[in-house]
Amino acid sequence: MPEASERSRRIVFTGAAGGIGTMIRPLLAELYPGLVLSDRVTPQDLRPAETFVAADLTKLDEVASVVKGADSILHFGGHSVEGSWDTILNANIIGCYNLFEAARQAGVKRIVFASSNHAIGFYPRRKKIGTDVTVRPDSRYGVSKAFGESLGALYSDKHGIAVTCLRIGNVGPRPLDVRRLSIWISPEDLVQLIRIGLEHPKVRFEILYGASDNAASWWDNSRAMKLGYRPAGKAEAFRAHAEAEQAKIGRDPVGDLFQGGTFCSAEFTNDAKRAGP
Ligand code: 15L
Repeated sequence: MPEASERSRRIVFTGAAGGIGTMIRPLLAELYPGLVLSDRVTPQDLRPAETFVAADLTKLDEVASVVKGADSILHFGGHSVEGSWDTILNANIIGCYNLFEAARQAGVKRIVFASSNHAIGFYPRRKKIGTDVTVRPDSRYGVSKAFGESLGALYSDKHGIAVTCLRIGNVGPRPLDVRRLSIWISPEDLVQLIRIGLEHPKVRFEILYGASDNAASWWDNSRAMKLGYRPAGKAEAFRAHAEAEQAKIGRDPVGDLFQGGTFCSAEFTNDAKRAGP
């Protein structure tokens, strides 16, 4: 159990009504009972013991009011897949800026930012990469996640906020297909990473891969391991299920070459040999 001082800290969780938010809220509630949930819409399954404050990320005054008095923020809000430029600009670029800026003004000490594998989606699957590589976004959505990581570096270096960016693969009870065998993360392992971001004394600015202990991983997550991450989930345990699901999907000649999958092949007009590093 966390220390009493941690239990009394105000921690704000944006995107609480979203897919990941819904999966990890019960786990976070056990660790951080005072957690303040936020989103544009109220989570459908909100329990009486939970605190919810509505806020639209595109409105700085609403974001400022929800983060007022906060010690830490889990920023999972925004648009979670590819979208039109207008959608991405508002929810993920302006929204993310508002969040970091409101946090700075409120004296927030730590932010955990839900980045995504789509910030590096154009790396080929045959290449194992660390967190120090140049970003290669596969979509407007991926660009917005790279932007969020950059904002995190800026607010860490310039204002001393301890920022942890989690390049999340795919969260769920099990990997959905063969690509997800390489990038899957269980909700429990994700919460372990969040806990590092909220509590580890050495965090200044970190980029960590949000992945379980996957034998087919494309990512070197040694920095997370150095900070104490010990993932329990193993995607290989679900290989038969993932392969059966993959058989229903069929081939994607471009997407199958790159880590970002269909995010790479969508709207693709290049020659596949000229894409990616
Ligand atoms: C993501 O970043 C999305 O939020 C999620 O919906 C999945 O598409 C995931 O990536 C993935 O790559 O599987």
